[in-house]
Amino acid sequence: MTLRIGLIGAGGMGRAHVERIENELAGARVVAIADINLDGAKAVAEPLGAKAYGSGAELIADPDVDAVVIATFGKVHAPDLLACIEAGKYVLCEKPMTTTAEDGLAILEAEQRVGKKLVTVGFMRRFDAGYQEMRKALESGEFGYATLVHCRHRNPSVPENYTTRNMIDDTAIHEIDICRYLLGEEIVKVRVDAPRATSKRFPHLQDPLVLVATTESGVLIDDEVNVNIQFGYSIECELVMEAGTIRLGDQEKTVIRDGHGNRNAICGSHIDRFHAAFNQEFQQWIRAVERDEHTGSSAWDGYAATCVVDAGLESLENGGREVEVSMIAKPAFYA
Ligand code: ISE
Repeated sequence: MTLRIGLIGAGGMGRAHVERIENELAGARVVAIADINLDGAKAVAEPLGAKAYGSGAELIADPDVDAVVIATFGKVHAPDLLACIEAGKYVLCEKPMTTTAEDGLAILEAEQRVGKKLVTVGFMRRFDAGYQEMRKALESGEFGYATLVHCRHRNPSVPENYTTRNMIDDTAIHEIDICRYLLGEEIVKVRVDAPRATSKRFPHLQDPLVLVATTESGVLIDDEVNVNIQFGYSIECELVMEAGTIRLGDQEKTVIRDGHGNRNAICGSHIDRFHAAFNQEFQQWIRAVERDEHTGSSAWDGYAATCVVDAGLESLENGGREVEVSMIAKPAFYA
């Protein structure tokens, strides 16, 4: 069977997903593209012989679309997610699932109403081999329990329309999710510190930031979010346990040797650094949808991450005061 995918959002991330589905993965093809810029949708759709729509709603309603990928901005995800759930179609949605906890709750309620987990949130780091090994090391029990996680999230630069809010809801949200995944528990308290700002930023931006979070069992997470570091895309993570530490490997790139010495080539973007993880995520999702099964992070994970983001934003607005994360108790449906 070939899964017929409709993709909403013909921007850079959407086009990268089309490329992987069409040229790198098995079992699916892209049959429709939607974008509020209809010409943009047509430009991606035509070479594929796919249909083009000016709205997500039309694409979701198309009976030739079996499953949906959403690659638009977080703040417009909710109506399309709800339409997918109502239509009974599996959907892989880029992070953040929603930008408000209220919208997140509506997604949880809709899935429980139809009685089926249909939403997968695109937290692709869960499919990265390095993070998976870190989780296995902790689960093995060999090194004891976790006490600390040190994270660094560095982007070369960001465009002018990227806001200080995005430092948390678009960038640090990856560490929020991956730490929940690694540790298998919720984050309960957050504080965001704002050190001296880099001169390399647009003036409206507070960059870098450090997010400090505490989990239910008291594990302390520190996350340096630094989005104008200039030199490359660099993600680091070290999990500290009682009797050992495990750190993400270097970025699997080549070593350059020249008159300046030896150095590792460095990734330029998340699409590059997490290429294999994105492919794994999509391939597993395609296979799972064929079997009528849910895979990857759930709507609960999307909701929980947004609740932590909200606490982080509140802390930032209040000079770094520690804020307790407020979220509903996890419904048994998501256990
Ligand atoms: C972007 O949306 C991502 O998801 C990247 O992984 C992250 O590094 C970047 O900061 C975000 O803007």
